[in-house]
Amino acid sequence: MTKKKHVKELILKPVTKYAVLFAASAVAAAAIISQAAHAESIATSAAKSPVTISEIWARPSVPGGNVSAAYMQIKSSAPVKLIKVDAPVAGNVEIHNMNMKDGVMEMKAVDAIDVPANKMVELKPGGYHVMLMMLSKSINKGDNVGLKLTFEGADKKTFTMDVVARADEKGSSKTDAKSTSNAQEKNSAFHNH
Ligand SMILES: [Cu+2]
Repeated sequence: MTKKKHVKELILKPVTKYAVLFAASAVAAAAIISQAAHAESIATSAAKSPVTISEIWARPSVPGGNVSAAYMQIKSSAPVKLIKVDAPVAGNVEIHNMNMKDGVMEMKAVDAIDVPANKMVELKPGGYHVMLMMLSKSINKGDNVGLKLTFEGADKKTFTMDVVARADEKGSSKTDAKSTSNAQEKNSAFHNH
C-alpha cells in the first residue's frame, strides 16, 4: 500500500510542476502575441514583413492638377526591393527618381528601389518618390492617402504592405529640401513619361 502511494506522489509532482510551467508560458506567450499585434497595427498590416515604413507623407495636389507624390523612409532587416506601388486614388502610380543632370533637375521612372538590409532608404523631395498620377480626386492637406507597397525579397518572393500617407506640406520645412526642389518638383510633376 505505502509503496503504491509513494509511486503516485512521484508521478503527480512532475505533472503539477509541468502544469504550472505551462500556465506561465501560456501567459507569457499571450503577452508577446498581444504586443506583436499592437506593434503590427502601427507599423504595417503585413505579417512577418522585414520592412518598416516611417515618416510617410504625401504632397497635397495643386488646384487643377491631378498629380501628387508620396515620400517615406524604408528600413528592412533583410535586403528587399520596392518594385511596385498602387494607390486607389491614382489611376497610374510610378516610382520616380530625381537627379541633377547638367545643372537641370531630371525626373525619371525607375523599375525598383533597392533597400539594403538595415540601411534606411529615404524617399524625399529631390530624390526618390512615389508619383501619383491621374488622381480621381484632389489630395488636400490632412487627407489620408492609402498606398499598397509591393516588395521583392532576395528569394524573389513578393509581399505587400498597406500604408497610409498623410497629406502635408512637409517638403518646404525640411532642412535638406531647398525651396527650389519644391518648385521644380511641382513643375516637373506635370510632364509625362
Ligand atoms: Cu515624379
